[in-house]
Amino acid sequence: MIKTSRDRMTDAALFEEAPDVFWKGVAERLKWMTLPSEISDVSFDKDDLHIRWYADGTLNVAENCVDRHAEARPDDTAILWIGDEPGTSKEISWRELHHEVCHMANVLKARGVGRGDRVILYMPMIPEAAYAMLACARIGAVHSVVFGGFSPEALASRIEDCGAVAVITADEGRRGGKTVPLKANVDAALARVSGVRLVLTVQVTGKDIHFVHGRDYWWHEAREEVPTDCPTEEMSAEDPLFILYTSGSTGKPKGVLHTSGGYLAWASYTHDMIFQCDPGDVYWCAADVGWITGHSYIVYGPLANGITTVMFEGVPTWPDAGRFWAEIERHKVNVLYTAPTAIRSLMKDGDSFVTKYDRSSLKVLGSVGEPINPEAWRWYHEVAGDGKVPIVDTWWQTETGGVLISPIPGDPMTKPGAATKPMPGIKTALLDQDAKPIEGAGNGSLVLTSSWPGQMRTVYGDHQRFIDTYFSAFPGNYFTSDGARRDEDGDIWITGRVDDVINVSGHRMGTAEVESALVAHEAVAEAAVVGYPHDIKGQGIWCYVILKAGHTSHDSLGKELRQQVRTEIGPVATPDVIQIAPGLPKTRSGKIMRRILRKIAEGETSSLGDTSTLAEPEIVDVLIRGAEGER
Ligand code: 6R9
Repeated sequence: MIKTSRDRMTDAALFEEAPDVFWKGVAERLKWMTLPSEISDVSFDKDDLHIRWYADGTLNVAENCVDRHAEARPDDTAILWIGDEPGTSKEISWRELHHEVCHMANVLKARGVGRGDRVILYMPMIPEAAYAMLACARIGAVHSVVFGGFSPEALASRIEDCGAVAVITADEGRRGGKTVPLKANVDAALARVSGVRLVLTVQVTGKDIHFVHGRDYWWHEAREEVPTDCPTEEMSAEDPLFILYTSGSTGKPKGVLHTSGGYLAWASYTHDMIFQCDPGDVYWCAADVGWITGHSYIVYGPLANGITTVMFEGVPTWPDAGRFWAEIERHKVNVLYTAPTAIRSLMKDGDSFVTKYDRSSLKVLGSVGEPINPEAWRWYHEVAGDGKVPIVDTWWQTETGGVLISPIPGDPMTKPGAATKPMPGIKTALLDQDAKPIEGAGNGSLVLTSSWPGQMRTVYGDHQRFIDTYFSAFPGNYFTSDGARRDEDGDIWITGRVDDVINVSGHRMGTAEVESALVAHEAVAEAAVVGYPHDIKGQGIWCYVILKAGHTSHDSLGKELRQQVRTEIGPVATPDVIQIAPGLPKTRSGKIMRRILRKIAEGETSSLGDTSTLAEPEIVDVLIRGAEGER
């Protein structure tokens, strides 16, 4: 039986009184091969930065997420897969999950993949994606899942950065009635980088694909050749579990590294506390495994807790806006966890798509990925949840491994849009520009003043970047790059990123990444990208583009530039507005004044602030007029 811990006040009090006892309890949710005697060894001092949790403990993450439940309840459902095509679904029992994970692990081992090797997963939302993650965990390999919506270029740079030896993919992915050429993209990526010795392909659509002899294998064939049983590797709590690339303020995505013991303990603890599921419940996180939400709350958290987790191959709006609610009725889903962008896109199609289905099974509705606007929160609560179901607005990041600030079911629900209170064990502060803590109500930069087990340990291959990015702005603290407000009751409201990261449909994107994709086009001299409010996506991508001398704007240029970004990054980064401009507002020292570009894109031109330091103030009016034409 998994230990549960769902009383926030009791846990918070325990943490205050005896933090080590609290953290020991969090660790004891897991099955250890050697129970850790050490709790943590942490310093946020940038000259001596280190973060270690439960370091003398050993365990295997796959044993925790699979074997212990396969022994206790082999016939219960571990994964409920819901296919893109309405009406298709498959239940995978814990026994089957064990069987498949062992097979996949043995296929990897048979081809020389082992402890510490990096394996890229570029997969659709099929159960094999979970098998692959858990197979890596079983043999001590480190997975790095790359979202299936990323381009071959983006895939290649991740393969190269982590030095992957194997790629697991599918012939094609299916999503919203369309297909995605995953294996062809892998081939294109592998034409650019070396080091990959194995490509394992899952057959999904049956599309003809190209195979390289001696490197490429079908999963369904390879699995027939290996034994069913695969022992688990004994891993240290601090051994890496996975790398996940995420955007920051520079052009190059960071490989966020998470380790085994602390990450899993935190994913398990928060999943239990926030969603409060019992065995037999059906829990549905509608994210993609390519994002951290899919890692912690589709795969690791719920499976560690022995909870039936839904894997959904499709999209919320196909074939129509009733898709979520139809599946909730069909499978008696108890928890739905999705992003505000999905909620907003469903809202606009009207309530009848929701109300015609029976949603009485729902116990908790969760939100993640971006600030939820009060209007969407109310609709989620009142329409989707019939005014009865609690909403948990969970704030966290790829870097934090699991949720850090959130309400839990049972909390009074009076504040649409507030992430409310830190989880037990989490110490936050709001700092002003001089790094002084803001006491009581006020606005500031959100930092964590102490560590928690699910915290990232480093940027893969670039520890200095880890230190510079997170521990330099406010020495002695982890800086989230989010701003936040604390109200009179002490509740926290996340106000959004304060760096050059935008949040498009819940997807994190560095404006610098989009800029470098644009300037890769032969006609572009310079580009500046900002986010602007977008009804559905939360933020849209507005690009100011300066052409090289001798190039003029023409009808298809916008299309070409959009395509350019899709090729370099992927469809998730497709620009919404491309404004061809004669120049950019720059300071005399040549710094682009992004604040002004943001205001222009937002249409807030009456409050541009001081423009007197600009090298060419006249450019502002030209940009404002140009922007009106785009809106
Ligand atoms: C889990 C995830 C992290 C950034 C984060 C913040 C924003 C996430 C939020 C939220 C307001 C919430 N964010 N959850 N903002 N309220 N409930 O999304 O990770 O992709 O790394 O994005 O997303 O700005 O800094 P990731």
